[in-house]
Amino acid sequence: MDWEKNGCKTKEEFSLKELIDPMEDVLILPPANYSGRSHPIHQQPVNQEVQILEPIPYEDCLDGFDQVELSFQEISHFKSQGFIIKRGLIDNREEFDRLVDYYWDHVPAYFMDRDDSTTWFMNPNKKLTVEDSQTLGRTSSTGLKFQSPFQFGTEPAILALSASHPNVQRVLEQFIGNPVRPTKRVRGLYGVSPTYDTTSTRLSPHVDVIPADISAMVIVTETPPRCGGFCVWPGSHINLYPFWDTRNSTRISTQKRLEAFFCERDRTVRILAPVECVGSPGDVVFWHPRILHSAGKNYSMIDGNPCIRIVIPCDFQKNGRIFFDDEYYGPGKREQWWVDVRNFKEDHEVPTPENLWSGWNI
Ligand SMILES: O=C(O)CCC(=O)C(=O)O
Ligand SMILES: [Fe+2]
Repeated sequence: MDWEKNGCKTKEEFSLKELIDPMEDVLILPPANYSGRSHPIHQQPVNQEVQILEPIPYEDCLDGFDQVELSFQEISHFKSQGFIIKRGLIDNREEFDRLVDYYWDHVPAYFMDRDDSTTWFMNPNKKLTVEDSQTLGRTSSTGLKFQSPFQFGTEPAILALSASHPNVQRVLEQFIGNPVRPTKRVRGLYGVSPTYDTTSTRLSPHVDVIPADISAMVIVTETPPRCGGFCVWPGSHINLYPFWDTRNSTRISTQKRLEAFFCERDRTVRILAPVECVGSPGDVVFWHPRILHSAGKNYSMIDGNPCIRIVIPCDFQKNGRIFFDDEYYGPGKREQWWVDVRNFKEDHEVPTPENLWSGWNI
């Protein structure tokens, strides 16, 4: 379905009042059996007719990219583009190598063999057994993600090498101010397998349903261009921010706002090329939680140097608030338990272009 032909308004045509006035809109009732994937924003992927543009590998051009302190250029890039990359922020190659060994030590032999790259592809029939999926994590069309309630994503050594690392915490402090809520877990170890198919596989641009103030991807494996690097649509955080119920909410509760969100998302994908966050172990991508993003496509096999890409996704927020689990969409013990951040009572402001950075330290 083509939105424009079907009379879908662009964001500019929706007045802000229309978007935020619940009196003029129809409420969407949350589902009774939400499973972390049935949020209204996941029910309509990007229109098949929209051509997704080729990702452009990120090139460092900002002052301070190899420093712990944020430069003015980085702050202004983060505000306008929604992300920055800090190179070598976690300087511990040996531990990253050990982490890659740990990943492979837990891959079941029937699923992939580290020494045989012809076993690394995904296909729709390639699944974990029910038992393994309960203890290890899950598969998607892109790869194997290790995440579990009490192991993958909670290991003290993994937290020390990612979310809780002092340099990561120092960057967070500069962005959102103190106190940063101590991390209990990261989402897990997210793998992207190589693919042979350059035509039918598409990126999957989406926005996460998370109340984070800021998120990060810690790069674990060497990730040159075309090797599955995390992709972002630069600047999309600004346009996609106002559709949510409140600034950090996990809800878009009205039909009009949901439709406007889909329109804006598809318009963004149509006109903007994503940026691919290439990098090395210990580089960290900081990103605004409302940014449109996707796991990258891994063409390393076609290019003759097969690799599995691994990142550690982390979510952060300021502490000292009254936190709660959204009963329908989480994150919480029941829904999206792999996400560390929580909704909070103080989050009652309607998101507008004026309050995008209020409460931030930048
Ligand atoms: O693996 C990636 O690069 C992205 C993962 C992601 O977007 C997600 O899990 O929400
Ligand atoms: Fe995501």
